[in-house]
Amino acid sequence: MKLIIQIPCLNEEASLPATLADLPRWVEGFDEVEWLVIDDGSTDRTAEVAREHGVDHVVRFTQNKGLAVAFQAGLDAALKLGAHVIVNTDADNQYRADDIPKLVAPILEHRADMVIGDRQVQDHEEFSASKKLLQRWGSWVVRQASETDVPDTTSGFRAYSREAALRMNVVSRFTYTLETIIQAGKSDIAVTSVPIRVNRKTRESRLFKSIPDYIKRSVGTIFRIYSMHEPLRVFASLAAVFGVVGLVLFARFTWFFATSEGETGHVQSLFVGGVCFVVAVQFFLLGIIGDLLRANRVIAERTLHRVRNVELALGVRPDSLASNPPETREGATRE
Ligand SMILES: Nc1nc2c(ncn2[C@@H]2O[C@H](COP(=O)(O)OP(=O)(O)O)[C@@H](O)[C@H]2O)c(=O)[nH]1
Ligand SMILES: [Mg+2]
Repeated sequence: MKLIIQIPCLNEEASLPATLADLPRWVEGFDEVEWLVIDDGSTDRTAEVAREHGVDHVVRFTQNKGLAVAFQAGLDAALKLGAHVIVNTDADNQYRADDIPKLVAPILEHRADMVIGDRQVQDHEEFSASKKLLQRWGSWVVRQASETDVPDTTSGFRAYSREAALRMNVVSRFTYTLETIIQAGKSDIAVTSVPIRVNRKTRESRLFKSIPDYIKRSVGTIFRIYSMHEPLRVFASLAAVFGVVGLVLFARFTWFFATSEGETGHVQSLFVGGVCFVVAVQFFLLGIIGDLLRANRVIAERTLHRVRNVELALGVRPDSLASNPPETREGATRE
């Protein structure tokens, strides 16, 4: 059994040494533990620092492609390197590496295919009141959208089984955290959470510039991913809202028309009601088109799952990967 610990990085030469110093070389239940860094077009010495500190494999992009793309490339490389379980952690040493055994336990016990480390944000003084509120509200929305019960949906400390990794298809560029949970919920991948601890914050988040930016990007991602998986439900609901408003306005016009003498007016109700009906029909049609596209996605996902299995059987090498030969890895500084 092989465990690969992956770290997506963008300009992390400063924090990477401390993060790597804490990573385990041996984890109960595995014969091998390897480290993988995905260097997403860093302009500093991230890749060199990673190698100097004993990282076994580096996937390096020459151009910044975003965390979600790097995450997916990491899963792909880890699978091709023979991983049975993949753990993702952050380069800023936010998560405690000694919780990795807890994180992989549900997978080793065949209870889950995806395990999310729960930071128990509500009990931490590290997070501000507004962040806590946002985290609670945002996680609730993602739970509804994904039909899972993940308490900490934005946590980057996760474990994926080989099967879950083979099935993940991240399409957003910005964040994989929400999308993979919604996808897991919709594709019947067993998701569970375990409580984990966090280290003191060493720096501000690089992913989010401000809270409004965070809300805007997260709401956009959740809506897009959810409607990708449930287009008919999303657009039929919108159609229903406009349909009901149209109906009420029609009823209002008809009521005045039937009960008043002479010129009754209220043509505005008739007009706006008619527009609402047209909008409702259009939303419904979008739902039907979306549903047809969803069927294609399901087929594409099945095909991709098979292609990945074929690639693994053929021993295809990962893209943009440089591995340290085992001799040099042994010589590198590692605790
Ligand atoms: N590949 C890649 N990783 C990124 C990018 N931006 C941030 N990261 C990594 O994502 C992880 C989390 O970033 P961080 O700034 O700690 O955000 P936080 O999770 O909000 O605290 C770190 O390992 C970063 O190096 C990016 O554009 N591409
Ligand atoms: Mg961080």
